[in-house]
Amino acid sequence: MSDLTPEQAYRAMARIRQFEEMCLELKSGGEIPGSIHLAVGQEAIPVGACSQLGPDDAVTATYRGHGWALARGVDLAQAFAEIMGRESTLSGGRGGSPYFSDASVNFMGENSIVGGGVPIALGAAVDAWQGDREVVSVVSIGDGALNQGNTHEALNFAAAFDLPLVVVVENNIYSEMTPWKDMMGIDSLQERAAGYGIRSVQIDGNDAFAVATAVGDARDRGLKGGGPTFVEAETERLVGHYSGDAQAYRPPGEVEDARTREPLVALRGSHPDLVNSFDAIDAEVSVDIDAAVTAARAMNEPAPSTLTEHLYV
Ligand SMILES: Cc1ncc(C[n+]2csc(CCOP(=O)(O)OP(=O)(O)O)c2C)c(N)n1
Repeated sequence: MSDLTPEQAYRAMARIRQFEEMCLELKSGGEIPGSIHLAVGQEAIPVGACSQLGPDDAVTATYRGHGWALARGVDLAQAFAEIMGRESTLSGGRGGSPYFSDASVNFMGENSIVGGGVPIALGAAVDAWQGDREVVSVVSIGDGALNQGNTHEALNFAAAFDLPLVVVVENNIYSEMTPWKDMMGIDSLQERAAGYGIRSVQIDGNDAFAVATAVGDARDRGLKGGGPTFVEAETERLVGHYSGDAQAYRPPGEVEDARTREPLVALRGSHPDLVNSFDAIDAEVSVDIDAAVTAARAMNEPAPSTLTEHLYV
């Protein structure tokens, strides 16, 4: 398992945070078409998880997956370009915010179908198993995706065949605007894992190091033929479900409270000696973000003559 330093964790999380905050600015400035789903507050999960992966491991995410793409190594300018509808190397500007994918870093893609990534990630795990390859497949899902039929089928299949699948459940309390506890008859998401016979752990998803340990252990276990692991990472989203969500369904003070324990604040709190380094990292990341936006703005939009390309009907 590779070590993650506090500075590395901070830089990777700050990059995602500033990327998404800039997306909000670009959206309000009219530079991003459609709605966007941000994971502000959930950055420790992709950063901790991806710190433990090898280059050939496969990563699949949800529509809230910008952080996973960036933590996996997707280029910042290409990410902005995709969201801005430019001809990027991700989905050519045709997918936008919920459809990043980049085979060059084994990022199998985001997916706006809830639970849609799980069978795709299962396919990557089957490929690893059949080819006897030393790789695992990691999939991020929300708590709400546990109620989808294809999630059940894929998790059952992974358990039956001891496949090297790591399921990272980002438990951010809400499924869209509804608390998961209002939609399920169980007290803990861990009960779902038990139902499949999948080993599970519940961790602080705002702590990149706790995530790294859990995913690193799960990866080692998967590579040794120990089968899938269900990692429930508890976290809180600091922004709306989507860019236009006024969040009226959230109790007063909930977001303010969450801001006192979000991943960047928590890391600063646990390393007061590194605060100057963290400030310097923030400033460096900000320069990278501005440069990436400038590069994205200079990219072309897809030519109208290519409108019918990539269509199946
Ligand atoms: C199959 C399907 N059903 C419904 C929707 C509408 N929808 C979009 S997001 C969402 C909630 C998902 O919640 P969760 O899995 O907890 O992820 P989170 O939004 O918290 O990241 C729903 C129901 C969808 N995109 N796909």
